[in-house]
Amino acid sequence: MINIHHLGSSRSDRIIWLCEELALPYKLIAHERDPNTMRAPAAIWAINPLGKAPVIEDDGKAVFESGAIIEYLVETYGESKLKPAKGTKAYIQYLHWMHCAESTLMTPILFGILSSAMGVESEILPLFIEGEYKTLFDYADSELAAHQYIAGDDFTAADVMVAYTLMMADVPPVGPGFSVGDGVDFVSPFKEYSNIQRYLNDIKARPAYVLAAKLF
Ligand SMILES: N[C@@H](CCC(=O)N[C@@H](CS)C(=O)NCC(=O)O)C(=O)O
Repeated sequence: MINIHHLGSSRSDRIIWLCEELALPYKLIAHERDPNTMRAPAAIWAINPLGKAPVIEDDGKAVFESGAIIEYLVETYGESKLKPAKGTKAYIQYLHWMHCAESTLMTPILFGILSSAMGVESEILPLFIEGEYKTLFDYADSELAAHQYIAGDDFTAADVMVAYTLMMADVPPVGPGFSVGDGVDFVSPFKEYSNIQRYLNDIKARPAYVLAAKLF
């Protein structure tokens, strides 16, 4: 049995969703963030020396880092599902997006979330974020104009990585003095990106996503 250690509003959503896509049995172990710091509790540190969620335990082994967990589950239990065949163009795109999701794509999004949560004032940071968003979203949108999913015409585990990251960019910021829901002026960064919008709508309508989202 796969134990998924789940922290509310976190990348562990990806792992629940992937298990639903692969129809894998799992046990969900929910943990609460510290309400003041939003940091992970001691129970997560006891399993992951980096103190981060997600972390899974499978057959007594701990696996952490969402991309590594997803690759581990696809390789171990995927039976060639959710991954393009080696030697294809889609396979290279799959690798690219699998890793880009938590690195190049996540970086400006996280800078935006953290700077607003911490009340950081900067003239340079918003320009950096805006520039990175343009480059990244132009590219993702053009890829999604060419095919239905991020690595080609088939849904893959790279979509689990990328769609989660894109969704993180599409929520109003939370910061000192305001919270989710207060962002009445929030404009989606995907307003001009119809292919990304179409993609995220398709993703949110997937039966496995709908099932998983009930547990997020
Ligand atoms: N790159 C890591 C990021 C892990 C991470 O930052 N997790 C956050 C939740 S999304 C966390 O555990 N935050 C609590 C803390 O850092 O104390 C992954 O993809 O798993």
